[in-house]
Order: sequence, then structure tokens, then C-alpha cells
Amino acid sequence: MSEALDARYRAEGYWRGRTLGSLLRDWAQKYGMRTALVDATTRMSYVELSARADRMAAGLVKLGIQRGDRVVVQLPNIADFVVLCFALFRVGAAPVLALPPHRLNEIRHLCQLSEAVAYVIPSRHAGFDYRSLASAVVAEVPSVRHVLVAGESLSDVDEDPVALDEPDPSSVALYLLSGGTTGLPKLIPRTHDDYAYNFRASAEVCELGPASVYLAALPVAHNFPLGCPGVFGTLHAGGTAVLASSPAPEVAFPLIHQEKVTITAVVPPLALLWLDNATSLPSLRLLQVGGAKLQPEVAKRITPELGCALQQVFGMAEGLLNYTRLDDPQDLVLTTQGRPMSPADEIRIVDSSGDPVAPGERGELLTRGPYTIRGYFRSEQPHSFTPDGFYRSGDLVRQLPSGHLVVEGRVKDLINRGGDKIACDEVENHLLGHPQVRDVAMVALPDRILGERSCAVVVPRDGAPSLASLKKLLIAQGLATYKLPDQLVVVDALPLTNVGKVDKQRLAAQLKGER
Ligand code: OOB
Repeated sequence: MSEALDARYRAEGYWRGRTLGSLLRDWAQKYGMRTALVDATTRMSYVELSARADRMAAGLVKLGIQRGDRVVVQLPNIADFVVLCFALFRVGAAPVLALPPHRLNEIRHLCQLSEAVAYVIPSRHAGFDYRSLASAVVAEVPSVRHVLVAGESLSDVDEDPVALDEPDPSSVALYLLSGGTTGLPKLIPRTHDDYAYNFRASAEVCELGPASVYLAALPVAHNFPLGCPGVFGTLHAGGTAVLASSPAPEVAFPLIHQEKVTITAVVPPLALLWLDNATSLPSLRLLQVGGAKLQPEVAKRITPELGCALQQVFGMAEGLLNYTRLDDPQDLVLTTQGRPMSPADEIRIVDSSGDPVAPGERGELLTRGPYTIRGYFRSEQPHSFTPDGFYRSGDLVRQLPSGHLVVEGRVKDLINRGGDKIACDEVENHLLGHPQVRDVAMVALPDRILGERSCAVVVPRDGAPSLASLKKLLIAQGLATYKLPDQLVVVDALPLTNVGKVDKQRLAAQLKGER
């Protein structure tokens, strides 16, 4: 079954049998001295980027990092992130892309699960000292033999290039993190073949070319700014990728002006923030918005107030990408989350028993295709995939006759806090350790800016806990700060379903009713 699909993806040219490391060689040949990358301190041509990746690859090999190894990379938007990724691709070692807000709880898990041989960090970023985090990680995870610090020890990973065997293009190039499931983040293995198609086809949908200047405003470790089309798609097209240290208007807007940025990607709360601080951004042609549902009222403001076109992007690190197209009628751009990127994307919309819904009806989105995974790394997730290899997205959608999807909700127990995904059970399990928490349910409440904010609904023991004490506990447990509850509601009991599980729908409805 899956072999037949693989053969089809190869035969039809989706998978071209090329590694990401060798693609950068092609780009260096083709685009030469054009500017590939810009960050706060560096401007790098294609030739230079490729040469630096070769030198870093040789340095990694000298450290003993080999093909098949995994390296947890937790870097902000700096040029070294890109150099390191390509160095690892050339070695055949895979970066595990942690996000900057991740803390001990997440990083320890990622290092353990991946048996990472190295962990790469900035020294400090956004007021946080990553060295102390790294010390704690090294003390707890014996596989981690090297901690490399950007601008410091990472700069010494620099040797004269050595000849390296080409990795298998169907092997894993990188691991993205899953936001879409339960518990701690799962690792999403993306192969050279599939990820190359991901950013190549995305670049085509966004009509990128050598004149394109892409601003990575979101953290580049995320699939959206990395490969949809993001930094990698821009390099494929011969454009320039500009890395912003923050998506705040004070940082991003001057960069858009200086570098004549033509395209960038944001999550809906950032779109709102940019709108509320709007100035003229004459070079900007396309604003991609995705990661969470964009409200039509906000969507409508983008072109008149920012002077650029809008593209809605409904994607997932597991694969499937939906885009509104640049020539779509305006009502589809404003009110839908786009349609699948690839003619080879297969989608099914099913009811709770797994049967297809009638056309236009709402159901759960299942998908299979040339850049969608068929399993997580070392994690049996029988519920996440169908026997015939479709990924269960957990998203409730309906499809219009045009093929466009409208996201209407979800069946997964997750809070989408302005694009940051919070698995409820993970936070609940930590909160159950609080002495004043007898029972707890994390639910999403509507929020004007974030779309959803997180609410801890607590059944108390020995007097009600304070929100501050819940947050304190979670910080002490090493959870990323975006997972801390925004709000606390104390109740006598949680509503249950017939099967005795917490009825979160009823709970959320009750809370909305009270407000
Ligand atoms: C992107 O990827 P993830 O893996 O962080 O999260 C995926 C989930 C989706 O299953 C869906 O629940 C939600 O995020 N989502 C959206 C959405 N885009 C993502 N929900 C409503 N409207 C949208 N436009 O978030 C991601 C990956 C690649 C490109 C863009 C976003």
C-alpha cells in the first residue's frame, strides 16, 4: 500500500530523489553571489551559505556527529540556524526543531525521545538564559554529549570541508514538533524528498522568484516560516530570506522597509497587532496568515490597511498545507482557509464513526499525500492514523464546491492560543500535582486577540488555589510559558459525559454562558 504510493510520488515527480544538502549546492551554482540570508549581523550570499554549511558539516563530523544522529536545535531567528540545518543535512544527521519558548519539561523529553547527541542553543534570548537550561538537560540526558552555543562554541564547529557520502533522499532530513496531539510534543519525521516538495510547491503557489524577499517574523523552527514556503522555499526560488529577531512591529516594520520585504507570514494575533500599528509598507505584496483561525472581520482589514494581498494558510507540521491562491476570488480569500496545495493530496471528511459526510457537511479532516507523514517517530499512535495511512488531523472542516476548506472547530483536546498549541492533558497532569487541586480541566475560552485563551477549571481541595500559584507550579515543572493558564475558574464539580470523561464542550458552554 505505502510502497505503491511511494512509487506514484516518485513517478509523478513529487519526490525527486534529492537531498536538501545537495539542493543548496544547486542553488549556490545557480544564484551565486545573490543575497541568500540576512540577519541582524550578517548578510550571506548563496555561495557563502553553501561554503559555510560545508565547513560546519566538517566540524560536526570532527565532533563525532554522524549520519543517523539527531541534534536538538533550539535557536532563534539567526543565520546560524540555517547554516546548521544544511550542515546537518549534508552529514545526514537530523535537526529536531525545538521552539525558543520550550523549557526543561519539553527539551528533556525531546532529547530523551530522540536520543540526541547534541543540543544547540543561543547563550541568551528574549531574556532567558539557555545555558542553565542546557546544564539541567545534560545532567538528566546522558546521550547529549555536546552543548553548542551560537556565537560561541558553535563558531568553532568550523573545519576545512571533507567529502561526505550523500544521505538517502528518502531518509529523515529533519524532525518538526507536533502541536496537534496529546501530551508532550511528538516528533514528526520529514524526509528530504517530502520536505523538498513541501517548500518547492509552496514557493510555486506563492509565486516566489529571485526578486522575492521573505521575512521570517515567526520562529523559523516552525514549519510555516521554515518551509511554507518560508526560508527554504525562498532559497529554492533564489530570493532573499531575512530573519527577524522578533515579530513585533518595532522590529519587523523597519526590516520590511530596509530590506524591501515582499512576503511574510504571521499568526492571527500578530496580524491584528500589525493592523493596529499599521504604517505604509510599500514593498510588501503578500501577507500569509495561518496557524489559527483568522476571523473574517480581521481578514477584511488586511488589504485596505496594510496595502498587500492576503493569503490564508491552514497547515500542520504533519504535512497537509492548504492555501488560498493569489488569483482566488476575494470572498474565498476572506472566508476560507484555502485548498490543498498538491493535486496528490487526498482528503476525506468523516463523521464520528469514520464515514464520509455529505458534500458541504462538517466532519473531521483526514489526509494522505506526498508530504504528509504516516507515523510519528517512536510513538505508537493508533488513533492518529487510519489503517490505510490517512492522518487524522483532529480538525473539523467543511469543504466548498471550489475545494476550499473552512475550519469550524476540532475534535482534539487542544487549545490553539493564537497559533501556539497547548495539549490540555499535559497541563492538567501537572496541575493535578498542586496540593489545592482535586480535579482540573483545561478549556479554551474565546479571546478577542488570541482567538482562544486557556482557562484552568479547578475543583479545589483545602481552599481554592490562586492563578499565580498554578502558574508558579508549572514554571517550576519547566513548562513553556505559553502553556500557563490565562485564567482560573473554581467549580464544585466538572460535568461528565456518559462514559465518565470530563465533558469539555458542556464546560466551555457553561463558562461562556456565565460571562
Ligand atoms: C501550523 O502547524 P501546527 O502543526 O503548529 O498546527 C496545526 C494545527 C491544525 O491541525 C489546526 O488545528 C491549526 O493548527 N491551524 C489552523 C490554521 N492553521 C493551522 N486552524 C484554523 N485556521 C488555520 N489557518 O499551525 C501551520 C503549519 C504550516 C503552515 C501554517 C500553519
